[in-house]
Amino acid sequence: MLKFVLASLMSLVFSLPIMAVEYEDHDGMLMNHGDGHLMDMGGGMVMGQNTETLPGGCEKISETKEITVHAGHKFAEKFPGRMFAFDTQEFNFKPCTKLTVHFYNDDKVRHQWMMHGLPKYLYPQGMFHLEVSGPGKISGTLILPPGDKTYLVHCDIAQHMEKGMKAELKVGKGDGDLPSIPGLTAPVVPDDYEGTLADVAAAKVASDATAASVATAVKAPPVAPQQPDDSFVSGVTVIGLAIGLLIAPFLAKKFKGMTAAEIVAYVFDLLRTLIDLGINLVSKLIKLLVANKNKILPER
Ligand SMILES: [Cu+2]
Repeated sequence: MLKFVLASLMSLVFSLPIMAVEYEDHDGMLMNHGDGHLMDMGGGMVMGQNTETLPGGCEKISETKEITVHAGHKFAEKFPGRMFAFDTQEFNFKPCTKLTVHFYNDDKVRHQWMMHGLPKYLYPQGMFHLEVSGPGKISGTLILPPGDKTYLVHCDIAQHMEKGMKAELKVGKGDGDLPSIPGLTAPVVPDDYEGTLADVAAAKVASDATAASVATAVKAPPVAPQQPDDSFVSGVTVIGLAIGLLIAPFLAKKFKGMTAAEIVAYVFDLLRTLIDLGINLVSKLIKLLVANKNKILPER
């Protein structure tokens, strides 16, 4: 009996289809959240899906187009210094084109095909956005606005655009070019490859020398031993550290989602509260002392 179970289990395992599919198809199992927002559990997402609403100024759909775009590290190999790229850097369509994008992610990290600057009454935050985490494919459709305009298309994952995953999409004639499109337009701040290794070494020696002379200048005045002071400082430091460690998790929770300005305001508020508490405590102590003194004095 046991042998039979084992044998059937083995045959089941070996009869499973071999997972040779490179891309996971995310189109079939998308859940519609309304507002053109579709997503699945596998990390596939479409935002700004619009298959039928005409943008203002479009009398009808001028053309229906389908494109396939790949995203991946390998497409950046031909662009020196870049790490990620789309396989296409430039797109051009007639105004009011109904455009379906089949987006393939060839990498094992998350990539997006995110288009910006669309009319916000039609596209949430003015965006049309396809996203796949890991090797996979997703498709989405939008209707392009009228007029000549150049739209930014990029991957918004941290540093992916800076590392090359950037393209431009011109509707009509477009309205100029965007900078730093790999292989297409010049960067705003070009990398400087003018210096030689010897220059770099010389610069380092110079800066080390400056640092050393500054250090000597700072050390120059003889300092009298300050043993008590030092121990006092280190004692305060230890207490500060302990308090910091104790309240850090609480503060981390508190600061989550706050801007730098809000955090600074909060810290100042906290400090003021602590100082108020301290002043209160000291004044109470003084009152207590004075009261005691007054009590004692008449008896004298
Ligand atoms: Cu990416």
